[in-house]
Amino acid sequence: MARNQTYVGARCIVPLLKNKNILIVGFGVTGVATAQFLINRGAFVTVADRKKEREPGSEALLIRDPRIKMELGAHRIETFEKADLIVISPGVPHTIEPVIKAKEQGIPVMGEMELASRFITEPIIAVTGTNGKTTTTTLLCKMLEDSGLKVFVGGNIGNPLIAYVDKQEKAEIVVIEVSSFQLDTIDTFRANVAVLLNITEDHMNRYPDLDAYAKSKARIFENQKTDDTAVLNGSDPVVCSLSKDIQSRKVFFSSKGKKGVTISDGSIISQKNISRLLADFKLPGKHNMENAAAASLAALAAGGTFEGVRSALRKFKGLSHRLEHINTLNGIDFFNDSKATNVDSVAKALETFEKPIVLIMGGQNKGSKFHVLRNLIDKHTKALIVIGEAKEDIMAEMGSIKPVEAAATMEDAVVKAYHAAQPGDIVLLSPACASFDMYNNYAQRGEDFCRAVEKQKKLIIDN
Ligand code: UMA
Repeated sequence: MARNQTYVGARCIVPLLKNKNILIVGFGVTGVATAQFLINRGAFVTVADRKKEREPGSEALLIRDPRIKMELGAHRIETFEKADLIVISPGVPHTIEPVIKAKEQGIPVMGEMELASRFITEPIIAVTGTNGKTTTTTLLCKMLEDSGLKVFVGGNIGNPLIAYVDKQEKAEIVVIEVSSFQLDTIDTFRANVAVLLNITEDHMNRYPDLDAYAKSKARIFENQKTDDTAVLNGSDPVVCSLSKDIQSRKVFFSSKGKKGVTISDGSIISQKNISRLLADFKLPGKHNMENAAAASLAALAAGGTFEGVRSALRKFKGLSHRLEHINTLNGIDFFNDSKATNVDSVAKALETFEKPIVLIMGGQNKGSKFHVLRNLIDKHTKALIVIGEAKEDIMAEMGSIKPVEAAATMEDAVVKAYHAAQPGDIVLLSPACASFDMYNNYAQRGEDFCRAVEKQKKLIIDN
């Protein structure tokens, strides 16, 4: 049988998997879920991970099924070249040498999201953008649920799309948060409604430049048909420049003018009604208003009701680690914005507040240009506390405009920030960096911040 023999399934081309030698690259959450899916279809699975240690969650699967082979440590080109199909996890660049070599041999390579989408017949609503993806995806899901629809939510938000395929209980709509990494490895993936929130510089350690990153994001529209919908941020110049090639119905929202959010096309909802809906949304910041507008348009395009959208907008309190108010100590408000892992999200956080800010920044540098924050830091902050690997870079960039102090740990950073602030000020953790130099993820970093604030509170009470 030919290596990539296929048949036409309900949605599109479904690869034959039974008795095939399939290589999964990366054994994180995605690798584990993909291995489970492939085993259920009778494939022989090899999982390659450049790490030497196994993920704790993978043990149960490995013990249960002897058809899974592990190859830990460096990637071996021979293993890649022997596979009938290679499925790569989002964190694995599609440009690594063994993947390129395998493609040259004619071996099909796809990402987990591409594979999963070929087995899904329900409508797919996909959300991408540099910032606001998780908030918009969550809000959109709640809007559809409040409209009485059964929804699966997954993707970059945390649970891989492939986990949905074998679920007993089927949803009426599949809502996914999609990253550029996932879009790098699509081929036939089609979103019935696709949302592009914004594009600013991020992941510059994976892409050669902003243009390459933006093109990857725009692939969310690649396979849309004329009866699909594209929801686009009309206030974002990069999004606007990419929109020319989109084939589907385009609906723009814009927060540029003084009238709040405006929309370009009344076929989903009238301007008057979108304004009525957004009046019920209480999260701070223009960026949150854009997220709410995008979610509302996508929900309505996907069959949500006006009442369902309105109910979700009214109830939504925001997500953890995103401009989350933690506590007030002696008149100083502490905000956890640990999810701000790029300069643009820090810019949005700074613009949200009018009070003086003591900003805790730093972590693992993703190739960010911190200098773009200079004007906003000058305008909104009174001092900076820097942490992690990027602290010297930030200090070099901001030391001439504001007092900058380095901290060894998060606890040290919170103590220093507290002492640099006065009643009426804000202490904001908004790192502009990844967390991996000090933590497993941004959530762990945010929790450490909250713990340190709690400790500072006890110290104040005890004294
Ligand atoms: N690895 C290799 N070879 C490589 C690179 C990595 O073997 O060349 C291995 C690593 O050693 C590791 C494994 O790959 O063991 C990790 O794979 P992964 O990074 O794809 O991680 P998963 O646990 O599968 O999580 C992925 C997404 N991670 C990334 O995109 C980096 C998760 O997004 C997503 O929630 C999950 O799939 C489910 O879909 C996280 C993320 O940080 C939240 N996303 C980025 C972002 O939001 O900015 C894009």
